Amino acid sequence: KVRSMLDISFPPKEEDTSNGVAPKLGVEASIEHELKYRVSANNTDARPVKLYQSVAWSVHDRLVDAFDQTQAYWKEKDPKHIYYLSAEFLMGRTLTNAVNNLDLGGEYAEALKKYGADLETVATGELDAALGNGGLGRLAACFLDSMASLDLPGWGYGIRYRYGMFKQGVKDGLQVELPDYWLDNGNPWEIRRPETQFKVGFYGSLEDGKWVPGEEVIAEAYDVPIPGYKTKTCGNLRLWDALAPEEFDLEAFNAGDYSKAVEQKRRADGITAVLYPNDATEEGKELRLKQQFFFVSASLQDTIARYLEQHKDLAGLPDKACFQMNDTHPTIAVAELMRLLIDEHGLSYDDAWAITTKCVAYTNHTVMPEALEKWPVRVLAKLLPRHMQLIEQINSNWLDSITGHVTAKVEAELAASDAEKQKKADAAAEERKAALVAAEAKGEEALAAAKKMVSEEEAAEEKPADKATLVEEKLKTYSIIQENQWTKGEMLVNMAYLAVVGSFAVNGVAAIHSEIIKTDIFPHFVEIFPERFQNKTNGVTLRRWLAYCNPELSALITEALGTDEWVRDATLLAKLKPFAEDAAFRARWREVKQQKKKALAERIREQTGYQVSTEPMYDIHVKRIHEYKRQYMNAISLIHRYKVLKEMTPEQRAKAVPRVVVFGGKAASAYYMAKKIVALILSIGETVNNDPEIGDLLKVVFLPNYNVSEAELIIPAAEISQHISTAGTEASGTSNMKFALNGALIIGTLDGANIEIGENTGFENLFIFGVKADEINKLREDRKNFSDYDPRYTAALQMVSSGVFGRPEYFEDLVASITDMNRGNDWFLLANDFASYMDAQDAIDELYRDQEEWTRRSIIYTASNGFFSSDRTIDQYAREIWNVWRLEGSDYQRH
Ligand code: 7GP
Repeated sequence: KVRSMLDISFPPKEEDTSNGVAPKLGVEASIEHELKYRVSANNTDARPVKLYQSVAWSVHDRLVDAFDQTQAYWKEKDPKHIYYLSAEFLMGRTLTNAVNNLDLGGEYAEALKKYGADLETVATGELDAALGNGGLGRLAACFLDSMASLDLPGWGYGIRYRYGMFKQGVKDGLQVELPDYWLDNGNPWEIRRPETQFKVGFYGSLEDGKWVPGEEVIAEAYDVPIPGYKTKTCGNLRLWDALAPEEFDLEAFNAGDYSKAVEQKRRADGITAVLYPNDATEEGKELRLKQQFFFVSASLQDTIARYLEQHKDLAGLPDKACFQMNDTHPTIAVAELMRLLIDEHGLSYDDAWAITTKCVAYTNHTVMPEALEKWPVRVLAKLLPRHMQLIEQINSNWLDSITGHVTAKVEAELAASDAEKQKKADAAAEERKAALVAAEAKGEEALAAAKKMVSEEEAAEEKPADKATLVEEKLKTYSIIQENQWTKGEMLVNMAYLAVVGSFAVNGVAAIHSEIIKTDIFPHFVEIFPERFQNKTNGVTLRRWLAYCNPELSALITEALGTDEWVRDATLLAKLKPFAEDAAFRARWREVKQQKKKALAERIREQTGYQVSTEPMYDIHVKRIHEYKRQYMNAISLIHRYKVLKEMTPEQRAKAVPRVVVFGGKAASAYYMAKKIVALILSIGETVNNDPEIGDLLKVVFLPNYNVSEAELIIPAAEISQHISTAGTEASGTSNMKFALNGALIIGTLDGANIEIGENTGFENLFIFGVKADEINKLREDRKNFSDYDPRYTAALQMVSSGVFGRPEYFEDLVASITDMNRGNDWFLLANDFASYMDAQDAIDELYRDQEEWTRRSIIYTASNGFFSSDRTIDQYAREIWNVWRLEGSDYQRH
């Protein structure tokens, strides 16, 4: 049923709650109104950005209507809410998503005709909201879309960074970072809430057990409405900005305080100034902890304040609120909720703990050791003295609670080893006795020497272990506060441990990852709370990642299925399977792919100047640049491909399968090796793309500034996509799901969600290669000499070192990182996987020659991967962790 937002009305509200003039106007009139009054451009001056702005403001007013009514309805019904706490929300653009989720696509398209414009073009006037780094931030954005689309009462809570993810440029063959001025043209998608402010303190001291902060800032709310797909529900993403208190205390503002007030403002501004551009690495900067505490404290205060408007007793909080911590970044929530309950609301420690551990849940997104946050006690104690004290108390209670368990464990181990040891000791004593007897026979001197040896041996003999010491040692491995293994004496708070102890549920993001966190990261916690650990395989919203970014393919799917219900219920995609066998359908499927390839080729020309044909296979590798993600291995394989093409006769070349290989992704500004990997790809492209002998047979493109909007253009054009991390390192991956849904085949390792994609699609339809996760440790120990590896690999690296791609000195340490035992030692095992990777690449070329079979598989991919809708993921979170239920219209349904 098509519902217009104009006739939204939730019972029992009958009156018109629209708060602006626009909803009362039709779409066309409202655009005109905005253009004239808000944007101040007359019709003839409707340049693209201004047209975008007025369209956006027109949509904004409709969103606000839906938003106000949903929020009022939720308040009235008072269902349990999920609060998704995340330092990152990688939203991308909003216009297309909002218009289509509100089901107003047709009306806006029609209205825009007057300006000779279409929605697609107008939408490009919007700058991406890039308040996230990569997978973790984008997942949070998909989750918001699904929560609203499933009518689940839920909000996101985060930080309104004034500068999001840096803009990536390329200069002289290197990545350069430029600031992201995303708010410069105004932001029609947020609503500032000066009436919603909370104080957040830092530093200071404890006086009589009470925290007296040394610095205070004001957190001010901005609400970003999140429209669900064709539903009345409009959720909320509440982002906090930091203000200096003096800004709101102008009366106390005398001349003498002026510079102090300015200084305070500068410091407050600093908190929300910029997103840390690190993906899966930790910086440990105090400002980062400040950001974390800032948004967590404001969010918890806000939730409690709203709860107390309707309830007296905080004991009921767990029935009304669940806080999902997106990785460890918001983990200070465990301590802050305790502090608020105890210090601000007068609860006892035990009551506060009972509430906290029923409200908080934690999702882990990475097993990379460098990403697991550990804050020095020194830093925490200085910035948040009361929280450090609470963490100490939490830790000591925790250790007390498991001492019995640990003691029993030690006793069992001792009992087992004691019997063994006694046997050994008896044998040794026997031997010594015999030695003495033999020595005695040899005379005084020999006897003296033997006695000396015996007493030395006895002294060296293992003493029976002291149980208490063993228990103490073992307890340390469970401790939230641990000694830094590199800097002796420095104590660290392990935030992941705090998260596990403080949460009622802990989950990984793909089946294999959820197993690895149990066996490798938290095995001792699994002993204590096996039931706490869960899996929630990631998903992506099919609205943004199929329906809206690929309207051509979507139209074809809708035509085949006879309905567009698949956008809401992704399991319906399975009905597409028989169409894979239909040659006419395959031809149309190919036509769409061709159209999307053309659009990407155009973008490549605009951004890089390279002219690429639309005939070759489009092979895409886009994601953050990381050693573990192994873009480097792909680069090496391309050097080999180039070499082979160069050595071919013209007849052989005529039979080769041409490829356009597109890389995209940002390297963290301080990640030395990642930046060199970008440079290497650029250099390979420079050489290969300008080699007249190669022509269209191979193009290697690095498309700068990969972000959500670029992804929406790139993914639909892909024929093969690469997900080739070292097994056991990629928690899930989510672009693999987007590519699969858009009919791109996958080359990948048995890692993250690739495994489940393989299970759904049929492994025979993927190009799987490489070693398995459980072989990694052994292989790392057994690394061979560089010269023993695949000759294609060593020859390709030789070409880098000898300067075929220029700058051999610059690439020296990049090469060393995978060839030198003492300088990286190929930690991510490129050499081990190279040969099987090349075999998989050969299989890809072979299959591409058979376009019918290739297209058949492409359709199978789309048909098989409805499971990876974030609607499914969120439904599982809602039922299995959050205990939050859908509330749609007047119907409060448990589903
Ligand atoms: C990412 C994982 O690397 C990726 O495999 C997963 O799909 C995604 O989270 C969503 O679950 N992790 C991060 O982005 C990350 O760890 C810093 O960021 C903590």
